[in-house]
Amino acid sequence: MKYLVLNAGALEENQAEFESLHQQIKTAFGYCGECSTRDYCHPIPHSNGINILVPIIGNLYSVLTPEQRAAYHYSLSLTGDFYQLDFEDDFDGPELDRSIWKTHYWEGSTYTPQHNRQMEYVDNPAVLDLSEPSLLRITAQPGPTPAGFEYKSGVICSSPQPTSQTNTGYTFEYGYAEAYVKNPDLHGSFPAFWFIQDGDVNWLWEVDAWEHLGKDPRIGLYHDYWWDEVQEITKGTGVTPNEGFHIPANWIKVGVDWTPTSYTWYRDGQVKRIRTAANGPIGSGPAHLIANFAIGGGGPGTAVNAVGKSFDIDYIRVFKKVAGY
Ligand SMILES: [Ca+2]
Repeated sequence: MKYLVLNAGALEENQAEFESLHQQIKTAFGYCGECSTRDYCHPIPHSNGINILVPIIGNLYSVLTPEQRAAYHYSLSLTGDFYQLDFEDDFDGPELDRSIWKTHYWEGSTYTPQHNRQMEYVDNPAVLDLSEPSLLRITAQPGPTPAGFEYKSGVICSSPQPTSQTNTGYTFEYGYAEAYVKNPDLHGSFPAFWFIQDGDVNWLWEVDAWEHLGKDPRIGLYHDYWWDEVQEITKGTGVTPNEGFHIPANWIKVGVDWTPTSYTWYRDGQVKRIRTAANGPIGSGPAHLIANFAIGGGGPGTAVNAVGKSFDIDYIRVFKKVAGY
């Protein structure tokens, strides 16, 4: 395996190759991350002040030959450690990859009755829409749903459970899980990208890499929760910073670096929160990925005219440390 190392501190031996690929991106698309739109390379402020360029490799695929695709891989460095890609879905369509994703929660539910939502998750191409290039667009559609809700919406879940199902799913233990998303501009919306322990019907912990309430368009939510087996209660912690911009108007990269001793939340390369074992248990064992667009209920508030609003996901990736954990 050949890695395209993009950490500027280790660029020497790969710089020529990187610059060559970078030039191909610029030539093919006319711009790159130096323009800060829906970018193909993204500068990330490194902890030691070095900028890293992380290409959106799925788009890069379109300018590479099959031989180059096979030869090039890439890694990123968050904290000085090198990471390599462990999972990627770029949502290149035309169909959702059913070998990975199911369209309900791991235990089969399509809504959460205790949250009084206005929507039910359905498996419908108008809701889980892959007609845009390299994009999963979860779009609210009018109900009523099978369970009688006002709106149809969508969830994707990478759990392989139950094992009687044919999809293999995707699970991981430790790593940096990232998604590139655009949030719905809708009072009452509650999109999320998260991971949760797999393989047990009893919920033990979850890490919410990104949640957003449409009623607070400048606030990011970075939370995690766990089950306290001694007190038999759910505990959680988090932060809700004002990001200083109108979040639904922008594409953002959100992710959590999960290690045996900590979670670190990132938004566009900025550390938003670090949670260590000193403030509660850190999850272990395999986890699966979830992205969903919830509407209404406690927290988000009532949504009006949600039809046509969408939660867009350009990609979901998981990187793991090359050196292991
Ligand atoms: Ca994509």
